[in-house]
Amino acid sequence: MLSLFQKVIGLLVPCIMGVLLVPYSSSNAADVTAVEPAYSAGESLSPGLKVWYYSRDLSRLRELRDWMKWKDGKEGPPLLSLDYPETTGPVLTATQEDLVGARIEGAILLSEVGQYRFKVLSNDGIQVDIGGKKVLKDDRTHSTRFSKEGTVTVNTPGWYSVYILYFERRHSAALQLHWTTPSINSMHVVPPEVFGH
Ligand SMILES: [Ca+2]
Repeated sequence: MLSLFQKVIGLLVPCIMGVLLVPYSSSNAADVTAVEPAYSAGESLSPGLKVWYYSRDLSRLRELRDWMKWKDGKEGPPLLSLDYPETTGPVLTATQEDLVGARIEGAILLSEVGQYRFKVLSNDGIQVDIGGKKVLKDDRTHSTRFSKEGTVTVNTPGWYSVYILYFERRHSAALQLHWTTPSINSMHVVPPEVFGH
């Protein structure tokens, strides 16, 4: 007959092994092909990306999506770039320093045929969709860190849709999108002139 101690150990060990063998990662990335530009490459758009803010204590992207069903965001000044290094000050173009959700929409000019690699520095959670496809995701609250790399392969140059969900809970905030292009193979911050809406 098993003692209570043996039964508890028998239950705990598989649980602990399961946690050790399947480490949870909230960061993932995808390789996608962008096929349908929203606008042709020669189109002239207004600079930057549009943004709507949600004042809310969030710790998951899912919570932001749920909240967006009930509340309209408050539109803020456009983001002229996605170059926001770590700060404890106001989040993006919002006035608040904490408890901010953001929905960012617009387009990015992918003017060359070939593969672009992307990664995003974020604090806290973020998901970046390009051309209607999820490319980068680093969910949950976390310190400032890079996501895994995702790629977008372009067959038809043009302006592709950008859709980003982001939140900053407390303390530091950061959102900085980096890429390589088919002609520049070193990671650098995406330049402001390729964002439009
Ligand atoms: Ca934070």
